[in-house]
Amino acid sequence: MIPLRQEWPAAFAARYREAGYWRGETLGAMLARKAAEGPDRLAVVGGETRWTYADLDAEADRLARGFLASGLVPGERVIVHMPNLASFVAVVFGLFRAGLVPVFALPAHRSAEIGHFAAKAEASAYVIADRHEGFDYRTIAESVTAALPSLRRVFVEGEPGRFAALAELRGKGDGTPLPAGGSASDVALVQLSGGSTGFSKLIPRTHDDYLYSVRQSVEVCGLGPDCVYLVALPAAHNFPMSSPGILGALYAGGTVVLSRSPSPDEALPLIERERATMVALVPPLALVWAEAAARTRHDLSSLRTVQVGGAKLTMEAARRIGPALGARLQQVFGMAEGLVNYTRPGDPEEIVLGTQGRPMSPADEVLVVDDIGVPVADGTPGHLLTRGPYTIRAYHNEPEANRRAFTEDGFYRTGDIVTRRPDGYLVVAGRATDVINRGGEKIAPDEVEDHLRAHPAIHDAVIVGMPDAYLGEKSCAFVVTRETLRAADVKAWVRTRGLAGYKVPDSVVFLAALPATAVGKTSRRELRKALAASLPAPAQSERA
Ligand code: AMP
Ligand code: DBH
Repeated sequence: MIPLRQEWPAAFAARYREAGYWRGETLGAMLARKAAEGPDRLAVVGGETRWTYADLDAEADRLARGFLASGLVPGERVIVHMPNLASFVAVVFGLFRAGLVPVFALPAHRSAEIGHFAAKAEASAYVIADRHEGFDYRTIAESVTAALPSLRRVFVEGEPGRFAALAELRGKGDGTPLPAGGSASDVALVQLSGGSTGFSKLIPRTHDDYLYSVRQSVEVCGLGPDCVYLVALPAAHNFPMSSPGILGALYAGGTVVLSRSPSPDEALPLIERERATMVALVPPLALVWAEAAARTRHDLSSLRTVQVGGAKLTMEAARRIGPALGARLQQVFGMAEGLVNYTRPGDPEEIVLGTQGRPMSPADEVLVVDDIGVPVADGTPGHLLTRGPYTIRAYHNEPEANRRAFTEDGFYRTGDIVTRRPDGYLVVAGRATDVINRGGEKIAPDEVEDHLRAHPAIHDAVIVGMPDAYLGEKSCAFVVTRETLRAADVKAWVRTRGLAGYKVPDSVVFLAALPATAVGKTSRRELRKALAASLPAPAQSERA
């Protein structure tokens, strides 16, 4: 097993410790401390479950002992693939307590992605809930465990089928000792990159760096013990997990409320019932909520802050959100690799509507450079590079990708094109790479193209983003076939390959040949141009 590491050069680490950014506290210890400070405060609400801090702490402890009693060994990796349930929070803290490392998958992921993460992480266990939104996650467990014998354990919340029930684990470890403390410079968890080149890469985050990003987010966003944070996006995503998210709400001594689904039908009644004060959304969802709020009979007056991030929020959309939801808008431009930018609570409207915020930490180093790496003047678009106390220095076990993604002096190349204003705020202009951002869900074209090319009747395929008024971008597959296919056949093929639904091309265009660049590479640029010429203006675009 290749050890998970995340290391900063010694001089940087020393500086981050001296400045008090890294405090040597683990995430498991943080929860224990909060539970000691306010055991009877309400910590987590999800479905029928209502846990105080003492309840959550005890539940995490039971699960930690159960995981170890089942034969898992500290340091091993566990894929966590659960919907927004209270038990998700307990599982995550249970793993921290046991010294096991959660790898955060999203509910939309299917067997192809889970197989890839499990192999890359050399995972030993897989935690799922039986069903969610009509899909049976035990089918993924079947196929992935068959392909990967090293994935020895599957734990299921709900009906376990032939696997082990999470509920059983709870009583199993009585008397099993927990490992002493663990070091805060160890890797605490693994987030997944959006996949700018091919498959997602693993992002190991340490206790020290992740907890600093949470603490600084709490500070910048002004969270206190009265905060009631509603989780509407998938809980495992870096945004609702840490910016300030679930961990921030718990750090502040507040309450985390989990909504099973991001739909306003489910979330708006929860806001009323639990008096939620804060929620994080991606832009397309924020627009759906804004419309629903105009018609709802639910009282949303408790809502103070609506965070929007994950993809570019256009000015027009930004204008609608605050008034419609009766809350303050906060733009959040972040990445699972680290750097998070926020607009601040007191910022003027011009900044909140027109920028994606500024770095949250005084120790975030930001460079905006041209194609050859020379810094550009403020106001000029360029590539965003960053380095700091919570931005990773390397992906796990990806020597080649690491050479591309990091500069020699340790700056992460975000792949984003931004302009920096003289006041330090950033405006995102787009992406330098080919990743398609479908309403916050990132699609790496080459991954899906490979699956298309695996179809016996498909000769070649290229996927590019096309502007979409609602999602920001959708995907269009250009396909060269050997025999006649229908668009529906191509989409169905992608589904049968076990890929997440959002990766199924929204449109399919059949071509006799793909356009090529001067050296014979397929020209995505030409295809984008062709799309732009054939599409109506983005505002009216209605392709499905
Ligand atoms: P991920 O790799 O999935 O962590 O996604 C991070 C990427 O999402 C960033 O590098 C940006 O491209 C994009 N992103 C996140 N927040 C915003 C935002 N507020 N505006 C524009 N793009 C964003
Ligand atoms: O898109 C993201 O990855 C993201 C957006 C907002 C993120 O990781 C974050 C905040 O922490």
